[in-house]
Amino acid sequence: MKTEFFTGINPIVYKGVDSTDPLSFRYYNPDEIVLGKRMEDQLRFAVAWWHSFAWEGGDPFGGPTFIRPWHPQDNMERARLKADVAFEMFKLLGTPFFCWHDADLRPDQGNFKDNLATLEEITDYIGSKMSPDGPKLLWGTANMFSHRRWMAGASTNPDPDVFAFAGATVKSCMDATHKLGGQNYVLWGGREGYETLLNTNLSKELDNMGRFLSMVVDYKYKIGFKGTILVEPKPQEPSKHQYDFDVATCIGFLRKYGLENEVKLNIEQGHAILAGHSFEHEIALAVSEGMLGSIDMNRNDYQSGWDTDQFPNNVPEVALAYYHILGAGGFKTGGTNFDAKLRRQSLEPVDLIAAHVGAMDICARGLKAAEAMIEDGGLDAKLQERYQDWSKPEALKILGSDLDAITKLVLEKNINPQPRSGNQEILENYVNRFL
Ligand code: XUL
Ligand code: CO
Repeated sequence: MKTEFFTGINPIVYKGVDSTDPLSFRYYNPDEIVLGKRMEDQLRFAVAWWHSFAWEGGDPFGGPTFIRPWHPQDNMERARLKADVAFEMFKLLGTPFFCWHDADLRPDQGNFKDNLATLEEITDYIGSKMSPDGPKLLWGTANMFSHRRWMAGASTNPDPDVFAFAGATVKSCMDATHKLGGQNYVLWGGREGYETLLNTNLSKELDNMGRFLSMVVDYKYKIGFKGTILVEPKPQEPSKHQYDFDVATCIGFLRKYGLENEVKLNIEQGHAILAGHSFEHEIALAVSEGMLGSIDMNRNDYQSGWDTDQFPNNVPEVALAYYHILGAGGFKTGGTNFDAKLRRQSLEPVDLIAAHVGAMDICARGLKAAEAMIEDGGLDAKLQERYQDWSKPEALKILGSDLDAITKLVLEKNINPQPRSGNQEILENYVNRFL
């Protein structure tokens, strides 16, 4: 059904870098070829249902500020209206993908049976709005953190009934994702962690979480879902400590439970910062371990220390993120999901459009800078030069020997290494040339 929500806003088009039209793209040019692929196919933008349509503008100190025609989200008629508006926004922006939690799509009726029926109903409705050349589902996921039943965890809950409820919930969301041709399935464990160690059995909770993820992987094969299962690292918030702390922790967890070849990572900018890392670090580490799946693009407020989920606005950070993604050959099933929300004073429909326009442009700028750096090859050349000695026979001999033999070698050859410059500032200046 056609809605009135975006009345007066025209489809956003690429007008080039000199454009002063705030509702135009200055950098995002979907058909432009970037490293052999259309820009749209490199970036694979997705809109997040939860921030753009379900979130009502509350914060820890205040309630809703957005009063949308589909609020309060307590019946199916409004759920359909929300979906209609969503598809109108995808069309205006030309975003090729979207993502959802079950709870973003349908009202919560407080029990599994009714929630299952309405999830099936609304995802059928969404399916009827999709077409082969229209927006696709990048990933679906289950919201197992908002309702009070999840307060002590989903798969890590001390109550086996909650584990079972979580299993049934994830099955329903995987089924819906599969039905809509989703390209990935995400698990983010906002409550998979603890508030206090005084009441927490760490090994039990971690084992149950590993068992749960194995069941998810088994179910993927059972239904023939071809997408990628992704876990999303975050160190805390809402839990004091979350088990999927960061990329390194997730990789260790997956290896412990034998899931490292089955599950990849969905890496979020703001979560990286919360973990005391940079986005670049988390992506580069995942790439180096062959674990990069997809990204949640946003930014935090660096002063507040919260996961503020703002739209990206920092070209240097974004450029280095895409430098590593492109260096790994680009996204396979993953993409760039805007896990980002408006500030709660940005009330107008045009704010929602402008936020995405700016974010898409920032990403396009970053992507083009990354392409230019890769084509120029300066960073790669420096890397090759810095590690070149490791391909020499003497170095391979060192790696293949033991500490006794190495000591003998150092003594015999009087090895006395001379430090070499890392040239960091030269490299930083080099990167700045492309930004
Ligand atoms: C929360 C967050 C989630 C996940 C999906 O910080 O990032 O929106 O991306 O559950
Ligand atoms: Co996220």
